[in-house]
Amino acid sequence: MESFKIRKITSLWIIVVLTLFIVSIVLGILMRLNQGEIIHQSPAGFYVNMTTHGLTMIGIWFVAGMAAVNYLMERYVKTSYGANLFAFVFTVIGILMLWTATFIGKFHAAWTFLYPLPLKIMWAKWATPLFLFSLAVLGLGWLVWSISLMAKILKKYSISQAFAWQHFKKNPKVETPPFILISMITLIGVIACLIAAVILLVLFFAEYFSNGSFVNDALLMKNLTYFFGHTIANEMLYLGLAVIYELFAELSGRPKWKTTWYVALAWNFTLIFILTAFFHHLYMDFVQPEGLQIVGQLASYLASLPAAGVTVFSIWVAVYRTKINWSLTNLLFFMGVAGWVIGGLGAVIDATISNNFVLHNTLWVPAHFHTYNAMGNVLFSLAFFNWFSTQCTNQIKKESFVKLKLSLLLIGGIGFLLAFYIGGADSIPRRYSNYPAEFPMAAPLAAGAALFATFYLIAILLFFFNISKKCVKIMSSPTSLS
Ligand code: HEM
Ligand SMILES: [Cu+2]
Repeated sequence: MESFKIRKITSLWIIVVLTLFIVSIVLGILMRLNQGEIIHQSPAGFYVNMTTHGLTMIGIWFVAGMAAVNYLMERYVKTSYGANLFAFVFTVIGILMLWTATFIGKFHAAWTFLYPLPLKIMWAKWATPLFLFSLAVLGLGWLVWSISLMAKILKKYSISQAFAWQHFKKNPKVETPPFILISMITLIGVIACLIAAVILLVLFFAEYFSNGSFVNDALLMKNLTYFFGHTIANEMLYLGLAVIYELFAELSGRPKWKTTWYVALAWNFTLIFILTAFFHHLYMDFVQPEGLQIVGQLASYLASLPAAGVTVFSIWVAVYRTKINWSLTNLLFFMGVAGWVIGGLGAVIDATISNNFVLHNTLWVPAHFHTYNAMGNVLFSLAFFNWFSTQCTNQIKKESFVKLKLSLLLIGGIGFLLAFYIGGADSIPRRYSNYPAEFPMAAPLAAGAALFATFYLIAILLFFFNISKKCVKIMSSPTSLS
């Protein structure tokens, strides 16, 4: 009975995420078509699409990772169905409020809604408070969910076990599964950044409702914004990694990965540095204390390298010179790790202060974060969706269009990303609805990117039909069968 409930809600998450994903990709293609001068939107229309695309994408891939982690965590601890459902309802309501604020109210201050933009009202007056409330609703749902999952971990594992500290000694008595360790590390970061978001929203509201008598400190607001934005965007990748650590070896017919001292050390390091890497978003802010800029650069390296090193090493050991049972699921995991690492390298290049002088706010930025999202984290989640839906409907070994789906995904994804990278290397700025004549390459690149993104979209549609069909079956199966 209980396991049916978690299967049903997980199916529901998957269908909603994939549906919102398709809409968001279409918005992305419309942006590229507009930048490519194939279609002509008003600037406000472009920025409405950009804001909706960015926030929806961040939101859905965060909840996709959470839903997967919640499902798999049932293998170790009993999780709260109520918290999962609560987060689902709040996510749906939050997204509807957000889309009302953007599509109808024309709110368009980008996904980072950097202070003071939301208060410089260039749209329906009600759209600003509705936008801020929509984020509050989303944040509340996710905060409750994250705290609940962490509390369930801590019910079974002590704090030091949850961090796998006993693995620093020889022959530990209790083993902390890598999945639990990574989930714990990630949930702490998620909770920290959601609390920062609450503070940020309160400060926005205070100024909005004070009618000019209270004015915020712009530097504080920017620090809070990126503590929230950078951290959530990174933590959602780690949710995907937790899933890989749990499933990759199992699905490849290899012994399950264990926590060793270096795995424990790498992830403990990641926890510390992930929370200070966000300073790299403020390199151009001369009023930011210089010490924090240095912390930002160091932490950017230290937050990414240990986790990436250990993960790549584990995958390498798992696949090198051994017979692997390759399936769509572990192929997606494998390709996703490659995308994650390549995008991560692009990020580290940009987070190096001397390079940031050149690359700051060029297309290099969407280049690297689309690499580890569209070709990294999305593939992690697709792998989970595919595994979950097949395993729950007992439709093993009936994988259709595997080669076609993967080729479209790869060719479409790489072509779409290359246009961003070439544009970034050519100093073309990001977030321009129309490119000035000084950048003759920008529009053709954008038009080409739209074409490749359409291949990617077709692959996702194929995934959507296949996976959601199975998810509908899971949801309509009678609960009494267990
Ligand atoms: C094929 C799929 C996708 C397409 C065609 C697409 C397209 C775009 C485009 C054209 C932009 C604006 C770039 C600019 O600054 O000029 C953008 C921004 C963005 N995209 Fe995507 N994207 C895709 C997938 C994703 C995914 C999977 C994520 C997941 C996190 C994502 C998150 C974002 C974010 C956060 C922004 C920044 C919005 C802002 O600047 O406020 N996108 N995307
Ligand atoms: Cu960042």
